Amino acid sequence: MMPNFLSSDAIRTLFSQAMSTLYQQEVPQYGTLTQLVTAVNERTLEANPELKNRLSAADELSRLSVERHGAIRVGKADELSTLRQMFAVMGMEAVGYYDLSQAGVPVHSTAFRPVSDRALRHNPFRVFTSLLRLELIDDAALREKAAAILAARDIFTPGCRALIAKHQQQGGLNAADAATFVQEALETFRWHAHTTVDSATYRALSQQHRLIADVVCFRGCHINHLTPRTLDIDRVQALMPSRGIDPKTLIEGPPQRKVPILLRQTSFKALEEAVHFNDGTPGTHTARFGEIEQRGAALTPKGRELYDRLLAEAGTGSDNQHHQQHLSAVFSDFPDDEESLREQQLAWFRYRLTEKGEHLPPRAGESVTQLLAEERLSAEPIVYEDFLPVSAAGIFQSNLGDVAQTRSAGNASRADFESALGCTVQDEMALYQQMQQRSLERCGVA
Ligand code: OOG
Ligand code: NI
Repeated sequence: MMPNFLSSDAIRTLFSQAMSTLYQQEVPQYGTLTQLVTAVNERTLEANPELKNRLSAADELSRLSVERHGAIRVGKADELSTLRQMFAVMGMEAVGYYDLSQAGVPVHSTAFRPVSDRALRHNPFRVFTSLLRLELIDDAALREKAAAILAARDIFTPGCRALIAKHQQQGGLNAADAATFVQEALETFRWHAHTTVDSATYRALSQQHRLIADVVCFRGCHINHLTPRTLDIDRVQALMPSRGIDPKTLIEGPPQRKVPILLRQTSFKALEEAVHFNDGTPGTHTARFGEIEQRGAALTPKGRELYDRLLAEAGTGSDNQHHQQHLSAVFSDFPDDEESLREQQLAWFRYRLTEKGEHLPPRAGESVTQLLAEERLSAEPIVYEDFLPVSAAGIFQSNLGDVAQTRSAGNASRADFESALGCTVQDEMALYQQMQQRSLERCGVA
């Protein structure tokens, strides 16, 4: 008998909705930002019927309103590997390795996200997940103290652990178990205003790096932001102050283009929140913020190389308007029409048969270029589902205050990360390539 399991897509949607509700209660500015994004998206679609048609044809319109990512930070291997198992219940797998130590942030990260076309269409909810690298604390006594504090905590409820195990044994969860699982999982990401440490310990860890205090001093790994997807990031950034939101200075990522690529992001600065240390003294902690993102085409390794080169060439700025103008000038070397992006193999594409193509299906020997020219095949860029390390470092910095805290000792340590995670991370480029390839096969073009 087939048990009546809820799909992992449905559980992911329940979870992302529950997270969004929780975070709106905890950080009301996130709710305000979400409303602003929704309003701007609606206006953008109204003003641009062509964009609306394109998104609708690509099956992207339905996912727009549910689309968001979150971010969390954990302190030890067991936490990361249990998260992997928790996210597996929701059909989310570890994709990509991000080394942020080069940018002065003592963590390395992955993104838990759905990987199949179908699951991404349903709900692409992703969680950028960072593991603290305690080995980058240079004070040995403090490093050991942090490790001991982390060793003593369990950020998962017994109920959550039990339902993860049940899912693994049965291969799924029924609706009632899934609902309980979502509630139990939520506990891990809730904010706790009471720290697990005294004020002196907090201060010592914070002086090493504010992120270290953020990861080590609390009972859970509070969600530190949730990010809705906007269709016009420049407009939302410009409107934020009118809603009482103080945005970070620069929009991270590529400039505005006719064909958006990768990911553009901006955030509001983290809030200073009241906390109570366990010695009874009051204090404040700054970690939680809000972010928005605009997603564009996933780039091939060749396209990504070009992006990285131009981004490095452009450098950073202290004024967004100038920075964006400068970026646009530098990025004039990056082709900005779909045809060139496809012909020069800079971006990944998803192919479909047009109505004409359904009637006159591809025959052996006919090339993609020919089929496109005859309008029997159409191609649309595949959306980038991942993150960008330079942008992520900028987002981290925006909630670490204005004092740059550099820590350049780190080297990428993917093997350590994967051993903590309990599996290897998937290669995002291979996933995009498979998507493109499968779409061609579905069209009967091998
Ligand atoms: C994660 C920062 C990175 C993004 O969207 O690039 C990030 C964090 O602050 O924990 O969320
Ligand atoms: Ni983010």
